[in-house]
Amino acid sequence: MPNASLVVVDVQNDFIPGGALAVPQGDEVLPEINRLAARFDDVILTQDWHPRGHASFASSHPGKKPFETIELPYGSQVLWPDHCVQGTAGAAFHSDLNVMKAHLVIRKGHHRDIDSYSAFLEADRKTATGLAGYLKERGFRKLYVCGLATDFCVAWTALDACAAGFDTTVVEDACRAIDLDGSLRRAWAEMTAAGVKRA
Ligand code: VGL
Ligand code: ZN
Repeated sequence: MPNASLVVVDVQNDFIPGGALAVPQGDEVLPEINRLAARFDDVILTQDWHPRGHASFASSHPGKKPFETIELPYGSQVLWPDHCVQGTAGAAFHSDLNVMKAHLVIRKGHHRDIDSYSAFLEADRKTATGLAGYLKERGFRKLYVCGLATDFCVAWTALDACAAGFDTTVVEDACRAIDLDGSLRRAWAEMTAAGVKRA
């Protein structure tokens, strides 16, 4: 795939069965992604990378439980179990993920008070990660997105990629979803309406 970049979203131990925020069948993406990555010259990995006490953790809000929603200054935020804490085993890439080809690892969610599902723009919708600039400077116009979870980080990354002008395709077989209260159906509806392609 010349001039196309593969963005592999959050294939980290905490999102794999056994992890703190396990995505059902999340381990099934590993062989799919390794096979897919072999066809690309350029692979980018994203890594959810939260400080302890992060605003997206239910444990940071007394009386709140995981999967409840609260209002933060930038809008509503789903609360999660503590996950992908910087430097922990849960935040590491799964050992079966072939990371040899990755030229860039983009870490996100590292500001204590702002979550970031998207690899491009944080949840305040203002703070940029720098990924769009990197891709543009390197001349990539076409992106394929895969990983975990379809309805959160993959969808937000694909929507922002599209909005930034990239020709964007989500590779469905190489993704798995959390599916919280219909979030998967909503995510696909939003992606389709925005012009994200589905492969
Ligand atoms: C994700 C919830 C919280 C994801 C990250 O990678 O989809 N979901 N943090
Ligand atoms: Zn997170």
